[in-house]
Amino acid sequence: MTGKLPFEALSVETLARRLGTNAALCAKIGRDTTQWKVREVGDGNLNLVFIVEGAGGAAVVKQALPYVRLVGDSWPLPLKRSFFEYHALTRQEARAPGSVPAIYHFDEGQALIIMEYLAPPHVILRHALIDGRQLANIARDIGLFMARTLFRGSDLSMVPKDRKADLALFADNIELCDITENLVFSDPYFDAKMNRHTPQLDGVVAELRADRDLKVEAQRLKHIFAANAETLLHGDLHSGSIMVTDQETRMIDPEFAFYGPMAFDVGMLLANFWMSFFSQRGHEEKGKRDAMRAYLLGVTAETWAVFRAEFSHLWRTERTGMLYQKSLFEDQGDRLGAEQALDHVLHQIWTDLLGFAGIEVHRRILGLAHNADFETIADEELRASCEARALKFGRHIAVNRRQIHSIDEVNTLAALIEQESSI
Ligand code: SR1
Ligand code: MG
Repeated sequence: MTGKLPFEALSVETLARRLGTNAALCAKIGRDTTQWKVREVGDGNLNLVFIVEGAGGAAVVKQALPYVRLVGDSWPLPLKRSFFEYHALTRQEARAPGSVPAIYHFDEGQALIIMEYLAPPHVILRHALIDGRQLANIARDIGLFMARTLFRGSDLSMVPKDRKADLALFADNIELCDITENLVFSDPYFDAKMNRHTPQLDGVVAELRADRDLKVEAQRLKHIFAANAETLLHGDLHSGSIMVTDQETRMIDPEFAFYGPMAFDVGMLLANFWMSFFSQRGHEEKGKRDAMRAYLLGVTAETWAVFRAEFSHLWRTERTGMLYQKSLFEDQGDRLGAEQALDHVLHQIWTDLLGFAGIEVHRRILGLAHNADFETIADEELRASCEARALKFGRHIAVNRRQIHSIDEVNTLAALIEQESSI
């Protein structure tokens, strides 16, 4: 199959015939297609994902569809998102080696990427957290990934001409940015067509839609998201975009990649840990979750600490870009000046990430794209009580983000809201 043929969606039935001569795939799994076993495993909102096993091994074939899978062909979506995913993965691998699946082949015309199969015991992080698993390395691994990719993709590190070329390349990921701009920052706060929520939340939803301070804050954050092209983001870094074993952590699915504010990836990620925290009472039929809740708050604190430490380390050792040049600080013997500037940059990331986190919590409960943490709670009353706590938390951190100074403060707030009996 070459990029020159018209696009055609793969299926379990056609994959071996269509990819049977693909050199990269044959090299990985063996060329005897009669031995190939193909399964479609995509459970995301957008794409087809196949696992192909042959006599010599296995690989993943991910193919974009010309529409949003979650909604159907009434919502067209360009195939070029696969191009952005491929380019983001190559940059992430260069900037944070070992953190993403290896790429074997990319076919732009067929919008498909053939990549490393992260075999069991790899599972999606979100499912592991729903199951109450405490993974020892995720905070370290994700904190390092975010610091390295966000720092090294910015003007703190890159040669301006390279960064501007990359900025231009990813600026064309318009439709996926548009999804985020609408689904995350606006739809939750009005009666948008595809919104849905647990019925018991009607009253809370009405309150949030009437909350002027919250809506103004959400739009300020949307403005930052759209206008602050600081670094190459993953763009959709939630716990469904991360695969884990007890030892290993890999980030997947960066098709929403574009140049945006550093705080967006960090905020979205932490929001997903906080949502997991608030969803735990809905999963207690599998056993008490007090230790899991404590673990999750610990993970948020450790992720932020690792991010800060690694970002600071890169600031001191790799600040070769055109921002905060060493010629202005260290080269004049002014190490304190460089530290002062670092504090400012980290403070901005901190303040903005709280806003992005709060808004991400809201959109996963009120918008189109919900998450399994809450959705798998079958008892609607119980689910609504988990979601209402999360909504309250999200509102507080988004609106008060400039007055919150530490992750411990945020986690104390989360614990207090979790213990409230009247929600
Ligand atoms: C229509 S796409 C909905 C959501 O799925 C993706 O994973 C992104 O999070 C997007 O917002
Ligand atoms: Mg995805």
